[in-house]
Amino acid sequence: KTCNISSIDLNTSSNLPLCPKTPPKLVGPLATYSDSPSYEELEKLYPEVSSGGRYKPPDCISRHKVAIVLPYRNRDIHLRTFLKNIHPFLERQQLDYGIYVVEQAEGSKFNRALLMNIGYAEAIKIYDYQCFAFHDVDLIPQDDRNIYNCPSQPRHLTAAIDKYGYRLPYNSIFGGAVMLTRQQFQKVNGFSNKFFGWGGEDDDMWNRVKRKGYSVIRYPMNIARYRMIKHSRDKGNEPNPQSDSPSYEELEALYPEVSSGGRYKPSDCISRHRVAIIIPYRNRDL
Ligand code: UDH
Repeated sequence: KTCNISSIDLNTSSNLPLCPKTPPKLVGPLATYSDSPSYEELEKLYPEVSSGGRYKPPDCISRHKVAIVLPYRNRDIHLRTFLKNIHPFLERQQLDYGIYVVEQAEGSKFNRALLMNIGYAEAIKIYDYQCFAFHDVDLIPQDDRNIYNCPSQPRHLTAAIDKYGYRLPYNSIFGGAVMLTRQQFQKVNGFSNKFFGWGGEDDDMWNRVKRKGYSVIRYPMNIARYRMIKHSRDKGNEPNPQSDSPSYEELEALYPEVSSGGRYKPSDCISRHRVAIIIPYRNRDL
């Protein structure tokens, strides 16, 4: 029987060896690019990447089939900077990967989580991806030992971001970029679709992951380093009231023991310390 040409994967490299467990060409800390080449320039820069942002190592069979899912609207410059950085980074990690930009139309509040769910659903129709990086477009990895492979437990990738002094702003943070296997993502039933506007969906995902008995893992802080491309809050992505930034009225109701002016002292003993917390502030609703 003659083979049907369309059923033959011309890229099948079954004679190739499996890629080594530790990719041999990693360089560690990276000097990142800040420019935003045009898409034509990007194609010329990275001819090894095929249409659809797909790549697999030419000389070995990758151990990981990875979809990078980017929630996106109106961040063209960021996207081009991201692509310039991310291709050489992922190629050195010898991943079999594809990049999925999921763009929301104008006219409605941004829903990052919903876009990531869509990216997942579409990516698995296209290829047998096993791991998924849900990734903000403005976060540029600064060390290629931060390998985007399938994690044993859901992985928070962006642990150390320059904007936060390369420290975790809070321990249960699960925003920026996270990595889950297909099985983990299915088990937690993806992200919630209900978060319109900025914030909340990432904390909800942390809860989903925990509720299913997973622990969250991170690479060491000297490896999980990212540069955030500077930007202001986008139109159509105003803070989501469902996210955990309660109104001042709610804060008053939550902490009735705090008196006006944010003052507090213990009610049952005399404190040993009089402390003023001073916050430099403009335009960052507290
Ligand atoms: N995005 C767009 N267009 C928009 C809004 C958001 O493309 O109009 C995408 C983009 O991928 C962006 C991501 O959604 O990188 C997140 O939005 P953001 O950049 O405004 O978020 P922010 O920089 O994220 O504030 C901070 C990192 C994690 C903090 C988590 C706190 N819970």
